[in-house]
Amino acid sequence: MTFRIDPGFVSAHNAKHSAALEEDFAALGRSLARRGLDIEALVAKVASFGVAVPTWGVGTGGTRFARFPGLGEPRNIFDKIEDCGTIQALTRATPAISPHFPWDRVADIKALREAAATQGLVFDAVNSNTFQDQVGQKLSYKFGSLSHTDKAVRDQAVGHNLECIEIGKALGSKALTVWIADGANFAGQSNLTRALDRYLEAMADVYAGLPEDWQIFLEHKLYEPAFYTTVVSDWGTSFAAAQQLGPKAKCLVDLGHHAPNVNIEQIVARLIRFNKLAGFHFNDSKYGDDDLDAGSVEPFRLFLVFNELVDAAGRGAEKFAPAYMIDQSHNITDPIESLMQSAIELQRAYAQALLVDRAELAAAQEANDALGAHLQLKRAFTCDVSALLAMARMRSGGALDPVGCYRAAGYRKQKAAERPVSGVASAGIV
Ligand code: LRH
Ligand code: MN
Repeated sequence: MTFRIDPGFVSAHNAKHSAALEEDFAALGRSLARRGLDIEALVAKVASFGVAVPTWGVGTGGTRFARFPGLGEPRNIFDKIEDCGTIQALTRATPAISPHFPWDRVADIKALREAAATQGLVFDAVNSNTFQDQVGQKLSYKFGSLSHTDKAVRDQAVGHNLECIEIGKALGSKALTVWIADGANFAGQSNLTRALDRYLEAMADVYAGLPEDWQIFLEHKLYEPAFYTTVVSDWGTSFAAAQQLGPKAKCLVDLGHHAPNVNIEQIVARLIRFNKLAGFHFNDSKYGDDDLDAGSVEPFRLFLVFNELVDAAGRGAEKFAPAYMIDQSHNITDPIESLMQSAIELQRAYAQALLVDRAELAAAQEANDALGAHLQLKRAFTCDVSALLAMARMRSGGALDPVGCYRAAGYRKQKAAERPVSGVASAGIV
């Protein structure tokens, strides 16, 4: 039996802080009531918010320069599921995991599903990988995959995506995320239009393999690893491709996949308007696809994204059920701590967006009261909802202070003892 943080330890740790929480919660409740807001209704909404953890995020990440593995690194998908279970046990905000194949491939898929169920976890979208060559792979993806000039390479990539769908069905997943690294490093290296046409043709074959109740998520990215052009580089290309493929195809927004200062909340609003928002890979960034912790660089931008989501839910946007997933690389922090804090920052942005007085905001917008409208958002964003988030966690059986409780439990030290360093454990990406 491997070490697991005992629920009794969590409630004992909570007991030390619960009196202060009750006080803060009551004060916040009174302040929100003066705004006509019921804190109990907000706690219920926040408690129902869940985000999926990427299996590739629980191992220490790195860059092309270096990777500095930590103690007790997960050695395989079962260790990763255990760590995801610990994140869920303490935050109660991460009930699902998003796997990546072949990084998470195992012979016995049923065992994977059972291991997740033992940790109270289900599987969100599965991710395919045609951006690396696997040992023994017949044809290389060096010059692309679903858009490769060679039909045989495209068929190999289609085959892999269809295999991911089969694995996903066995795991109870309902969606496939397809990000391809395809692109070029030199002007002239590829024909920009033919490359896209080859991609669309191959994706139609993947689309044809989707079960009736499945969706396919197209993930755009401006650049990297290609540095002159990327086949699916922006939301426009992704949107047009999803339109052409059909109703099961939608556009996934990875927050780090845009040029600096791009208005991501507007992209989100547009995709919702046209019923093509698949969901998110949440993270944060300052320059490129930095995969930093959500809310750690631009918390106001994250709030503005959730403001669009709450606005859409409020107006009953058609079939509005975006998939919320995290996609981060933890190079210098304990991945479990970063993922717990990131889930909390996502809940924070959601809770703050729920505080927006939408009637006052609409009135100010209609009256072209620019500052009045802006202040309606700022009033919500500047409200400290920490007590509300903590109460939602505690009432769901989680930790009042997840990182504090995790450290006090000594989970990482226990895992270091259980998981002897075996050669080079890889997070997946590096
Ligand atoms: C590409 C990406 C994609 C994943 C990978 C791990 O940058 O965001 O979502 O497949 O990271
Ligand atoms: Mn991503």
